[in-house]
Amino acid sequence: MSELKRYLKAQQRAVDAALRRFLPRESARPATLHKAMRHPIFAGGKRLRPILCLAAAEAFGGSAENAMPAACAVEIIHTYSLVHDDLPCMDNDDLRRGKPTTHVAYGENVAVLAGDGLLTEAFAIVAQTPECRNYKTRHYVVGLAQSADSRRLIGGQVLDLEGEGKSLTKAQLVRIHEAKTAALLAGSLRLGGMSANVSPRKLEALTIFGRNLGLAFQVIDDILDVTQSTEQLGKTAGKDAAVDKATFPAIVGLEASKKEAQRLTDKALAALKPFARQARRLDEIAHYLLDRDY
Ligand code: GRG
Repeated sequence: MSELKRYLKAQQRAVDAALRRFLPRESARPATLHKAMRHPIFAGGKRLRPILCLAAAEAFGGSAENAMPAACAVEIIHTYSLVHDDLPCMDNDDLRRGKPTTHVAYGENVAVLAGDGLLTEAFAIVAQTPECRNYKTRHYVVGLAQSADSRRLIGGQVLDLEGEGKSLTKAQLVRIHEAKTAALLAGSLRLGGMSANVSPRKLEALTIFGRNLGLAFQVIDDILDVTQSTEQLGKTAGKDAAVDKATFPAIVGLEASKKEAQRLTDKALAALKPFARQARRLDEIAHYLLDRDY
């Protein structure tokens, strides 16, 4: 196993242990709800967003310990969005992270409420990030909200729903991806950087890195939906074409999509160039994501 893979595994384990501590126990009343909240969180998942948050903190002299509440909060927001995205009234999917989706396991009503519970917990958890000279609790809370609000994650989902069955331009698709995917990735990096008390210049570099990495990540997600199996992905493959969703491969073709992912990754890396030595780990993660197959 490569050094990077060992690092990613160790970070995943650390995030999982922290999530276990931060989230209400399964036995907390009402137990059904708390089981349903833990079900999608511990079904698996690459933990990409928390890993980026921790790596951003460590790159700029911060600690994983201080960044961990923010890291867990972004993973919890991401997971709530998956729970709601899989509902029958949205994408209607029965498999996520290789396990039955939350509404399949617990019923639709409890799945909606489990998503609500996760969303609410995320804000209580991010507020536990230690304050530093430049960033106070309100900055972390607003930072999280601004990654997932009605202009970003939720608005992107609405644009996505409205785009089904329509032929979108590349620019319209990029706008959806920016809101639905890239904003939370950029927010994860920003929160990690903030926990390390970074300067405005470094925060801006992390934001540009995150936005372009997020766009590249979504283009690759679209490619994998076409090229990989359900088993490999742990979620239903070929779903985008089945619901006639605008995707990069559908608009520009598979080969041009691969080139676009490379171009966006290069653009992301260029933002970190002035901090290349410190940001070596972020650079490695960006290359790893470009080559991923699930
Ligand atoms: C319902 C408010 C609301 C938003 C839904 C996240 C989302 C928006 C929809 C899920 C479908 C999708 C393709 C989202 C784009 C982001 C993305 C690629 C999610 C999958 O992220 P991974 O690959 O998943 O990091 P794991 O399971 O590894 O965490």
